[in-house]
Amino acid sequence: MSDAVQTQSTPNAGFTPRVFSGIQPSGGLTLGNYLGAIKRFVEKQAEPIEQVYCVVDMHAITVWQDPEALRRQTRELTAGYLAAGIDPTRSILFNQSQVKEHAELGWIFNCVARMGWMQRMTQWKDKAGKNTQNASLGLLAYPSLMAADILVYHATEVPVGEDQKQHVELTRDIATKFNHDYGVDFFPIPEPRIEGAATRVMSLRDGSKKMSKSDPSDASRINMTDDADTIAKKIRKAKTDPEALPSEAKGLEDRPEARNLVNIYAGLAEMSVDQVLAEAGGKQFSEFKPMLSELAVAKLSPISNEMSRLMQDPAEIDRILGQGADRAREIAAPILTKTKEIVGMVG
Ligand code: AQP
Repeated sequence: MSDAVQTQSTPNAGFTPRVFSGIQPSGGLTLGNYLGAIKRFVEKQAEPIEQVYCVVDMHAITVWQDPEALRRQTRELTAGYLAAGIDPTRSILFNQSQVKEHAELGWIFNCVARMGWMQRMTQWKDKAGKNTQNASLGLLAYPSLMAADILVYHATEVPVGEDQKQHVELTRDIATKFNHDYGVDFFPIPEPRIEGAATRVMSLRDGSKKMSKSDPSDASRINMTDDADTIAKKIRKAKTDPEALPSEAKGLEDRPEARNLVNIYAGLAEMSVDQVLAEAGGKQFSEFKPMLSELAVAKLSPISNEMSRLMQDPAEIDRILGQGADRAREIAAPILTKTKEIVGMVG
């Protein structure tokens, strides 16, 4: 075992390995959520380790959501998890607001985390923009609730896209400070897992911006529910440069839009960027874009068809979420009880 592996694993020796990750139902699922998160959760499911996947509806309301839309998006995201291959009999799948332990631990962590830590978060700065006085208090506190989401399960691994790395690092800081302040070794120090060719899928309209559910421009993203024609049209219109594709990854360094399309191809085809460029190097975008559209439609259509089928039976989706919440609570409740005892709350 290398030194690096030893230093990573030492803090969590004694904790049962467990995976936690979540996705906000703040809009429809995007290709970014799929490649950066869900696809990797499905791959992870093959490993013999307990896995907890969450629809984080309490995070979604940090920005106002229409209640009917929130209900629909919660079910649609659940359908996305299931259609992509999350098996609710193996993994625990539920929506956050059904397990009140998240909110309770979130409050305790609000009292551990420091204002300065929250104000430094890139996502807070991006989402609150210049008008911080008008942003919700929840938007500022959101990373400490995310820490509670992870730590209420004593999760040791958190598979996420690149954009969430900073929040997992903050979770580590909160766990470390809690353990230090109370003189315990109670919370594990979870590891972010950011893996694969497409950990940061960028907007199709601007290679410097992340592909996001809440981007006002629908043309900036591929939604998991887009049909084949829409996917092809969005890829055809995606911003690129006039050069042909290089034959090595180094040639993409100053070409963010070209790099993004190659990364997407690599993520969908489960190839490395070098393998993609070995095949596509020298091709113009007029040739590469149709290849990418064909691949995207082949990979995404079965998922979107299955999502539509599942969405016809919302009661079944609710049943799955309810069962998952019961299983989640079994893990979370004793961890919260012990946390309250450590803090000095009388039970
Ligand atoms: N563009 C992306 N590339 C790779 N991974 C991504 N993720 C999100 N966008 C990309 C990963 O998806 C998981 C769920 O993210 P989230 O929905 O909880 O929040 P987010 O990161 O803020 O995603 P969005 O789509 O940008 O939502 P809005 O617009 O509501 O803020 C995470 O693992 C994330 O890394």
